[in-house]
Amino acid sequence: MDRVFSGVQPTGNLHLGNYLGAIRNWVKLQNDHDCIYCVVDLHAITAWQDPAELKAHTREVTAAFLAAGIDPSRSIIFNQSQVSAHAELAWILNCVARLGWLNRMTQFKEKAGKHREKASVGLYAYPNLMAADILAYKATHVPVGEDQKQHLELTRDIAQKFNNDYGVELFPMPKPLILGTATRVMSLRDGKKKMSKSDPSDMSRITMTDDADTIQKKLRKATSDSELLPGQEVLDETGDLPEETRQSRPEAYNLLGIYAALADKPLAEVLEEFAGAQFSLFKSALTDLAVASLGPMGSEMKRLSADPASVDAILSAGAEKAAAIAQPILAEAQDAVGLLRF
Ligand code: AQP
Repeated sequence: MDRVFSGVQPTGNLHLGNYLGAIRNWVKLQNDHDCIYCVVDLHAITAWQDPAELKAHTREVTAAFLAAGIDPSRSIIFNQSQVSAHAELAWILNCVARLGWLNRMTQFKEKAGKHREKASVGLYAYPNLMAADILAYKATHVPVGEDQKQHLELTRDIAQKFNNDYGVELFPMPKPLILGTATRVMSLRDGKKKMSKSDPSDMSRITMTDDADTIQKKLRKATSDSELLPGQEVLDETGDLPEETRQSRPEAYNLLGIYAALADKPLAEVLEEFAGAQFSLFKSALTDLAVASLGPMGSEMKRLSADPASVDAILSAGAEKAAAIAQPILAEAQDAVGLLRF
């Protein structure tokens, strides 16, 4: 069976983008894939994290996986730092990846910004650790958002170079899985910016634990425009929304896209339903839908947060299962490189 690996950083403020763009799709993959879902705490510390909050956020992401329907009896759920093969393989891959390759990574440029010299070495080498995460399980498929596509291409380059350099066929070339309609949920305040955990404004995102009143307030205040909502005429002949059209009303199309994703309907159907409607009417329908979809999940996350021992037990059992797969693959890599093992 195809093996899927993916992860979420425990950096707090888990939001609707993380849910619609990632976690929700992972639930469906469990039906026909061997799935490994990781809380990537080693990635999180590439930027400063408060230690107590990091622990809480690790449990929060785990609770979100469980509340969304990832089943620990079918999929492996664990936190990255508990399987040492990730860090060990990452070091080997640090010695395979080329500086020039990492210099091209746009996410580092965006995250380090003007303070490049002050960024951690970990932030720079982040894509090599991501390659280790995937290759330590010989994962064949990686569900990624648009933003992670470049890192996955780098993983393929590293896998290929490792295989060539050492004359082995150890690592398969992992393929991206870009799933669902909400591959890029945008900020509620600025339709040109991705909804993100690190946005300083909490009004920019709906978090997975927001209650009904908060969801209503955030959607009511979400940036919109004064025009009526468009209908299906904005779609091209293949039923897609042309990028130019999206950019002409980014906030409107973002909210329509969120509605379509939450309702699990094609955008065309949503456009037909709300063609010519006032924004206020649409926002109220979107609020009802968001509360109905996120409410039960948020409650379950809160219930799990009150029981950290049960969350820890799931992570610990998952780490054991993950290590059982990753250790022999790490050993193969060490052998190929010529590291003496006892
Ligand atoms: N806005 C988004 N729309 C769709 N998918 C998204 N993802 C993140 N933001 C959106 C997807 O969520 C998964 C987990 O992301 P992550 O925690 O590893 O890091 P990220 O991509 O850096 O997420 P954030 O929320 O934007 O965090 P910050 O602000 O810390 O950078 C990934 O599959 C991602 O594609």
